[in-house]
Amino acid sequence: PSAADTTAIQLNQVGYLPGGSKWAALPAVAADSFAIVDATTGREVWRGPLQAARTWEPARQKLRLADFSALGEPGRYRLQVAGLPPSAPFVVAPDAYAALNAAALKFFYFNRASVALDAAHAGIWARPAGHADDRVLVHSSAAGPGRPEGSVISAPKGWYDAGDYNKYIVNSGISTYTLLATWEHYPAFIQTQQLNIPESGNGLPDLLNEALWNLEWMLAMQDPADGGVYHKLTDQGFDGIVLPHQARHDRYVVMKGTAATLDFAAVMAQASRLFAAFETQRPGLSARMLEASKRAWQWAQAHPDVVYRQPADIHTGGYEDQQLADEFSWAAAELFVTTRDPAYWQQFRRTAPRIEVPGWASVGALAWTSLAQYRARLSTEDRRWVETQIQTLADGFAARWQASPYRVAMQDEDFIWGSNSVALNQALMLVQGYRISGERRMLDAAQSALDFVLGRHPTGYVMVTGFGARSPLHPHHRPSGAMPQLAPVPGMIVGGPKADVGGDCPGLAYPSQAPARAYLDALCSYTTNEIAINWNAPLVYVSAALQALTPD
Ligand code: 9MR
Repeated sequence: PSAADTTAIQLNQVGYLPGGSKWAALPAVAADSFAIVDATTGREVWRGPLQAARTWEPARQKLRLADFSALGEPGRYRLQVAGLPPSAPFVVAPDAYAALNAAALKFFYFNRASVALDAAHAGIWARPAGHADDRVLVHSSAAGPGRPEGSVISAPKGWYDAGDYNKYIVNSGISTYTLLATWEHYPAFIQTQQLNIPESGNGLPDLLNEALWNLEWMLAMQDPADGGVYHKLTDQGFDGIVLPHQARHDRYVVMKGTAATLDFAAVMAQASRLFAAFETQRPGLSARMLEASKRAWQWAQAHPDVVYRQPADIHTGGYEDQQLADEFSWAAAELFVTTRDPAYWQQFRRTAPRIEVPGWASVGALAWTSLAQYRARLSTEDRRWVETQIQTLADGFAARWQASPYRVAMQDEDFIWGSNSVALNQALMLVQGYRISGERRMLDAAQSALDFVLGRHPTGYVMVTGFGARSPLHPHHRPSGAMPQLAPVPGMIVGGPKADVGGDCPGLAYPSQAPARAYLDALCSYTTNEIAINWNAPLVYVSAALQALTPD
């Protein structure tokens, strides 16, 4: 690991859209102005004033900002300030986020379970198949009539959750939803994204092909006897740093739970309405998904408070959530949108969740997002209610962004495990606000969140592997760690800095304890340098949204 560079100019190293806002941040030097120069010729094309130095609390640092939003001319540039080394090069280009978005999507292919990645699709990251998951043991916590403890089921496919090789329904819920919402909201852009995956060219958009890999696994996680859904498919403990085919342990399905079952119901309802348009390619799939969703919903009605509790002999990720009201509302909202059955709407109204930034344990905002997408189906009064909820949340983030000395909505308390995904999920909600109101500052604030993870970041890193001048080389990702001679699998966003780090990398010091700088590019740092499907999904969403929505 290398230390943060305190003289680095922080900007979006991937690039900017001609019509998008453009900000950079730099240490509190004495200069008055900044220049944008052509990266090839060094010719100055722009000069502007630097803003006064202010302290950004989460970084515990004084910073100055440079605003060059009006630079619309496509090109490849650097930013220069007297007394500092020039910035990394960046582009201004009409398709600035297309390749990033494709790579962020392709990550899901790289993280597929149960299949070999061949060189034609995976290039140098080809690897043998791991985790067939066609002989999975029913754990004692999951035993039921027809499926006693130790009986064997088949639940292949799906994506590995993160740097580990387990598959968790709760986290699959929000991740798959967010990918499907990207298609649902920006079909014209996503249609053009060619991923070169094995299914490419089969008549489905590649995003849907990739999502199906996980949806098929999810369907196999439902107990056909009663409609309940297992919380996870897992080893008993975490593997060492090995490739999938070298990780050979018994696999278990563990405990049915209300959160898993409702997240499943929500995603299957959403998937059902999207795959209805592809009946020719996948006859019967849409109906099967809706049926699965309804059966899950019924199980949850009969078992409304089965909170997941980790059994004593299982030590992998918990994804334990005690608050189930938002899961109920989310499933009700998706079932309402898909079926138009007013009974689901009544249910949603009864439990309407408080709106807050989405995360694996907080899915209420996903319900509001889907309702907003289909608000034409609501009464005038209900439509206004949904719009107001989203506007209020987005407005709060935009106000924080505007007041921030760093021009991001992120505050100390946002630097939790996976802070980069907090920034992106704030952006996802800002985008919903923009789509309703057309208020430009909401789009600009979302742009700032993308800038943040792409290098206008106090660590100086682009937080996505394989992009920009400086990005993570040692993510906590077992396939990448087990192939140390290669660059890491590209297109993966790491968790990012978090408050109160420490403990995971004995003998290695974090460069800072400031919440926004406590980050270590080291394999051991599972608290700041792991990758995960629920962090990549909002990167896919936000990069697509800015690409599709930013005016020229
Ligand atoms: O993202 C999860 C985070 O919110 C929790 O604080 C953390 C500890 O329980 O777990 C994170 O999720 C991990 C999961 O449990 C196992 N796979 C890797 C996930 C990312 O670190």
